[in-house]
Amino acid sequence: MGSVLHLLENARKEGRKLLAVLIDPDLGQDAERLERTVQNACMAKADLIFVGGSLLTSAGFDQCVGRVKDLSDRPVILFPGSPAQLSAHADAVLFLSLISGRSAELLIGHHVTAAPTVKALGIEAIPTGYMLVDGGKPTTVSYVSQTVPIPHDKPGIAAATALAGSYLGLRTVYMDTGSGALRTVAPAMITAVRSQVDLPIIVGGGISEVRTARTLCEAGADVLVVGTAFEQDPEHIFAMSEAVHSGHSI
Ligand code: 1GP
Repeated sequence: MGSVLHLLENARKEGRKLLAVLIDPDLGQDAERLERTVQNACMAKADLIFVGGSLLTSAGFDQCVGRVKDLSDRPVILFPGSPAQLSAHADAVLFLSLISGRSAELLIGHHVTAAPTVKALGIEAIPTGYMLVDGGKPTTVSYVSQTVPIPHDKPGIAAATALAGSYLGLRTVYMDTGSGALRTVAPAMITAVRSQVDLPIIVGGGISEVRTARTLCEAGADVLVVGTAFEQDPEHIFAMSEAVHSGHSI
């Protein structure tokens, strides 16, 4: 087993909650801000750094990942919006299958395109069931993927989807309302998924308040992913990291 998946599974077993700082690769255009965000993530002892986005609007993805890796002593994990978002500088890639959607391309097609490159680059692939959940407004990921998110108040659909994903052999579940969503995934939905699968549960989208972070961890999330709130204020990483890590005994 690869070391990043091992880290996720161990943390899950030990009840340690993890914080992932999501870096939009377009941030590579702003060297100073990128540096500050990564440095804060390391100083605040955030556990993971994710790099990726549904839509890149600038070139230089590989350089951005390389810069993040140079600046960071944390594992750097790709959260790719497309097979083009791969880089040898990363430690691992979330090998995402969009199991809430019914697009063959996003369930298996892009994976066929990406797999030989992942192997050639030698990065760890983490089989991840990605579930898009309605977060109160259309997000870039819902628009770009052209898929219908799981309704926010239907925990049973999310639980059945995650269970199917686990039967298919996926090793983590990522529930996301999308970047900048108005609402996070509902705690009741996380709890429903938790009751069905014993996989590490990653939750992202719209998380900005430390109190919300605690609630989502208490509901059963193992990894919280925060992007927009840290883009707006990189200093917020410290308070968020403390909130997530103070949940270890939950
Ligand atoms: C989006 O889960 C991530 O895919 C993070 O969302 O930018 O809203 O924190 P935010």
